Amino acid sequence: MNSLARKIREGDARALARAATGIENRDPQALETLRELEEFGGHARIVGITGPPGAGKSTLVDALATALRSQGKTVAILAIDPTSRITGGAILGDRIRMQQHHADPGIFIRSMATRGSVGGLARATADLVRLMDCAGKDFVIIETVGVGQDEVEIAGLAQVTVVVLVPGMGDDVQAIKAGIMEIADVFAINKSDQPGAGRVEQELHAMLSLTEGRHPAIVQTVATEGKGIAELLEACSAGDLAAGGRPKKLAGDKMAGATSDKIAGAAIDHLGIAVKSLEQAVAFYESIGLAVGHRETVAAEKVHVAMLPAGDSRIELLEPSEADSPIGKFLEKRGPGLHHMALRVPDLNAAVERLRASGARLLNEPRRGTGGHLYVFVHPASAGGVLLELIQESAS
Ligand SMILES: Nc1nc2c(ncn2[C@@H]2O[C@H](COP(=O)(O)OP(=O)(O)O)[C@@H](O)[C@H]2O)c(=O)[nH]1
Ligand SMILES: [Mg+2]
Repeated sequence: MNSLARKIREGDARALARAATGIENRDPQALETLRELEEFGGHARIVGITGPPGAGKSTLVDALATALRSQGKTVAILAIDPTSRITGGAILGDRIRMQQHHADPGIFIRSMATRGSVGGLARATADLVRLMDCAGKDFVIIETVGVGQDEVEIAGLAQVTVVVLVPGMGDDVQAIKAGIMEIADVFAINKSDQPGAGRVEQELHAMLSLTEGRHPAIVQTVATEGKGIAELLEACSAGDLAAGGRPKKLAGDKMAGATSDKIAGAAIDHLGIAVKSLEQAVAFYESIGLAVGHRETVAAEKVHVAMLPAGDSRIELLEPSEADSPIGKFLEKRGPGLHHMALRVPDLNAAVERLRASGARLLNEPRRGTGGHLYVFVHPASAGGVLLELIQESAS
């Protein structure tokens, strides 16, 4: 075991913080440390807390951590705010609030905002969760803002997901994104010191009565006063979630699934589909339950792009911004359809070397994309008739 890994196992908080930073930066040495620690994982209870901004998620996490510490349990808190690049400051607020725990080596706290792609954030988060598990933390709590598919993806790392609602949402409970509702194992109706908590609970019951099988727990809380925290913790700790109809997930399984693609070998990063109308295509995929995680226009390629996460990979819809563009020409020649398949590989240069040796037709030298990733295209003639893109996540 390397010395960093050993220190982490000995409970050295600074070593853990250093490894966590390395993992956020995709530092190969930190990823190696994680591999060395692998055998110790699989014991943590991983709880996801999600809900709209201002619902009191951070206050709840803080109260849960305090309760766990009083039971002698160790805790890691990962606060992830994909919206902070828009709203600013939210994370700083959390940091200040969490300072009461800073002297306590039994609590590890890390706040993260998105830098670049949310897909990258989801992967870094998966590895951080795993690091905390392997470091021996009893509980790993992931706080995310529940606004879209990306957060659903991050929440997917958790064994138990708490969706935080507040009174005053009124009829909006019905309107809450279906995807968010479906991931809930527990509903926390926070701010139940304010009028309307009972109504939210009734609406939840009404809504859940229409769905088959699953009956997530519903807990009313007042995070600022510590009310309902013991009940919430009990709901999160329930050893057997099968009572709610949902099979119990194991930390080990989850972790392996979340990171093995990057460590062990290739995985489908995305499928690129050329379409005439992004709006129509997005509407179709939304109708089957996907959601747009990211949109952009790539001027250099003259293309509008919408990315829709699907499991560990994504669907990339491509609409030409001008007829005279690679996608425009593709549409003209072949019509709408699968344009390319992108595989994520652990070592792009090694893959390129092997492809060259086998005589495959590469369409470009490995290049760096806007997200810092390396990519190369392989001609369909070499790849079974499909244009193939190989991608390596940024290593530096
Ligand atoms: N009245 C009341 N206010 C709360 C409660 N929980 C949190 N708050 C307040 O709601 C605001 C937002 O809380 P925060 O934890 O930052 O929400 P987050 O954005 O979901 O993390 C803060 O001012 C909290 O003090 C509660 O149970 N009752
Ligand atoms: Mg917060």
